[in-house]
Amino acid sequence: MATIKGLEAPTEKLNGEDLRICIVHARWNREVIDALLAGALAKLAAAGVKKENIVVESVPGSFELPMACAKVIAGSHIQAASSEADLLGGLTFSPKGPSRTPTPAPGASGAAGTSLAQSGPFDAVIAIGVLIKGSTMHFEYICDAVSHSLMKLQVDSGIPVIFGVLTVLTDEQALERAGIAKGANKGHNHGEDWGNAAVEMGLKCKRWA
Ligand code: DLZ
Repeated sequence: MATIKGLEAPTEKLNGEDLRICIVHARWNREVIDALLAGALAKLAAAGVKKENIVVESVPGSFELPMACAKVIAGSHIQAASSEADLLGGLTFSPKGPSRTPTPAPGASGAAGTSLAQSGPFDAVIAIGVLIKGSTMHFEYICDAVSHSLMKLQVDSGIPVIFGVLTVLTDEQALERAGIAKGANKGHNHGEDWGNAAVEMGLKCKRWA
């Protein structure tokens, strides 16, 4: 297995307690998505981002990520999730392993029917998707469109958009980068790096404003 490099620790202590963060994730390649989402959420929590200030939204595939991220950046009406299960996109953990609660109704926030008072601009958005190369040019077109659109969105909006899109050649590469590879070496969960990057960029962009 090739070495998987992760993000080094920041040079300063990052306190995310005043940040509002939105995670938008695709649902293609769900096992990998769930691990990446859990990794990002764990690092947001570790940095002090409050549960009520995190919103999780889902879209069908990675191609939908730029539009959805643009909408959540433009909108101030989105309500935050209010339970751990909501934050894990319906995933709950028990000694028997992960299980899933019913998927939220279309249009609902990541919080399935839950509500919370907090609203306002997001300090950072994390776009999570998993693109795995197939036998056609589909992969190349989506990777190119999504990466350019997310970059344009963050530069145009001034809100950091963390590029949480794995663009991999094989299933194994995706599993390694979500820390759930088969075998002794599980790899590294890049979702953790994206959570940390969202906190760092959210704080720095506030400071640079
Ligand atoms: C159609 C498609 C394919 C073949 N592969 C993936 C993938 O590996 N990862 C992903 O996130 N989405 C994939 N999609 C779905 C597209 O992103 C998109 O949802 C549809 O083309 C509808 O616009």
